[in-house]
Amino acid sequence: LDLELALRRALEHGEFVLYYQPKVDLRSGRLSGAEALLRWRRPGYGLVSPAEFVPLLEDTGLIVRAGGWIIDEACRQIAAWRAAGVGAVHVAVNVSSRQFAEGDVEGEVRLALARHEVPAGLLELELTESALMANAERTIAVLGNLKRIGVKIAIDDFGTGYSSLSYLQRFPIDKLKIDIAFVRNITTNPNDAAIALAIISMAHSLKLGVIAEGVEARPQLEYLRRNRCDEIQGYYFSRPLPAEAMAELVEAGT
Ligand code: G
Ligand code: G
Ligand code: MN
Ligand code: NA
Repeated sequence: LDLELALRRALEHGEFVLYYQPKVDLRSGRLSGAEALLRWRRPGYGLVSPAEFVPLLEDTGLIVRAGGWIIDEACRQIAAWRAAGVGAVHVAVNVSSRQFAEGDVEGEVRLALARHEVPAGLLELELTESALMANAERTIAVLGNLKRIGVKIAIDDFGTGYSSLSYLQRFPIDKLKIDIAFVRNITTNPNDAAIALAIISMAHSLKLGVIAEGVEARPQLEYLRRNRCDEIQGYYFSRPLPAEAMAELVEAGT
């Protein structure tokens, strides 16, 4: 079957769904928000992982439309949680390179925030270094506009790109997200630990927040807390969850 055709149908027929992976504030030990992660309820196949279709969304340019839906859906969910009294949960949304380059992410974010009456401070965008660097001047303008209205910006997969560090002071960003590659063996590989610690230190020197992704075990969490990482995300605390399960976690006051 033609996967591209199936993806176009998926968009039209509302087969995409967002899951939410909790983030934990290491200081308070409390839930600090969630990353929205795309899933596809493909008829006859069950729940399909984005690893299997996001690359094709990118290659075909469908990610621009899908990305617009993702931004709107995340804001709809934030509003739904607020209306249900679940509490203020900030949600981070992944924005792909092509989506950022070819789509109108700023316009879509403004529209979604207004339509769902969501405070901008509850929305965070995760962009990779390559997405930021493709057109630096435009990036500075767009992120500047978003930051002015209160949207937060994080650099995803930090440490795996090839760009110079000088952009950290030029781009209006709020947070660095340490790539899982440096977190996986953080308690056993001194080189990975050195890089993670350098990222934490650099983030704080630049007055940026820092989060570690892919935390799967207690010793990693303890190591990151001891070394003043602000937040963690990973299977140790929780896998990505359907919205209802995420809401239950928030209400449990974890
Ligand atoms: O959730 P999972 O770990 O299976 O995601 C696999 C890949 O798909 C990751 O690289 C992740 O960043 C990407 N991905 C998941 N959700 C989204 C999304 O909403 N938008 C984009 N652009 N990529 C996503
Ligand atoms: O590209 P991005 O960093 O947005 O992708 C996040 C991906 O990392 C998601 O697909 C998510 O399922 C995955 N992920 C989240 N927590 C863990 C973890 O603890 N271990 C591993 N191996 N993957 C994780
Ligand atoms: Mn991400
Ligand atoms: Na990442």
